[in-house]
Amino acid sequence: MTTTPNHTTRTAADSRTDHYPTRLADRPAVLERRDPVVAGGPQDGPFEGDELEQVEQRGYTQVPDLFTPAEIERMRTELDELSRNPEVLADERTITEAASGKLRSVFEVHRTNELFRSVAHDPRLVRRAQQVLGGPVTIHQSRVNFKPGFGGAPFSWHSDFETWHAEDGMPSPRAISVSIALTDNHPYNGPLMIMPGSHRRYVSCVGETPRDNYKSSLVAQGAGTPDPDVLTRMYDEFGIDVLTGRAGSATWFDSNCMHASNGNVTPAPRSNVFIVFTAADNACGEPYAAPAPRPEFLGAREHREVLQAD
Ligand SMILES: O=C(O)CCC(=O)C(=O)O
Repeated sequence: MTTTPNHTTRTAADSRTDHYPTRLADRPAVLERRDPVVAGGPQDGPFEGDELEQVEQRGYTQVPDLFTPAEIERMRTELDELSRNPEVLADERTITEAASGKLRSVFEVHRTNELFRSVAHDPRLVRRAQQVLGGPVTIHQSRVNFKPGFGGAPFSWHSDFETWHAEDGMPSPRAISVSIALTDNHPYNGPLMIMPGSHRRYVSCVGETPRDNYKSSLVAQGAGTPDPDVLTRMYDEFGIDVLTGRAGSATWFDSNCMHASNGNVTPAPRSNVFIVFTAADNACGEPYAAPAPRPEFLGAREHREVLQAD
């Protein structure tokens, strides 16, 4: 089902060779990934060999109880305050659900909030990110996704890298996200779902990116949504893993994993904080398939501090 591109696409914006063309053709295509998934080994950091092997093969690994109950309680208290702060609610980095007006996401928490800044710089995270990416890392994005009980909305299937490439100008998928569970993620309250192995394929999507696409896509994705036939074939090939875990556990997943999550109709809220690490030399340039780069809070280009693990 995959093809290797027999041509390279050059964008008008710059002359870089685009190994991951998307939103340019009128048909979807599935391309082979060109870049490594795991660049380091067990000797390079806290991940054990079998955890790195899971990231390589399945695109993700989970570390139960990476943060203590006391640490999680502090984060939840902070989140509670953020979610009631009128300035935060009025900020463009705060996204609310179209139908219910409920809080969906708050972006760039690693720059706006001291506690989440320290979480993003925590050596338990930075060392693992450096280990997978094989060297110095920076933060591309951070966000808290709320999924309140009785109405938290779904996230449709997508690869984060496809968006970061098309709209932020990230050259390669050498980036990894960590999702820290701030509440228990049950099978029934809308946990992350991943097609294991999908990170080795790149789904080139159809449809030009509209100007300011992010304003609607953060609530419900349009451009960058894979074709249902492609998703069905990937499902047949890879299946779906449901990533549950206790509050405090961390799910690490490659930037090109095909992932989604269901809505939450249960009384049990689900909130996770995501930090996206990218290889320091994978700096974003002009977007590959969008009229203009997205704002800094969605894809860092100015604030690209190389992180120290200690
Ligand atoms: O929070 C979730 O369940 C899904 C997150 C996601 O896919 C995203 O924020 O891109």
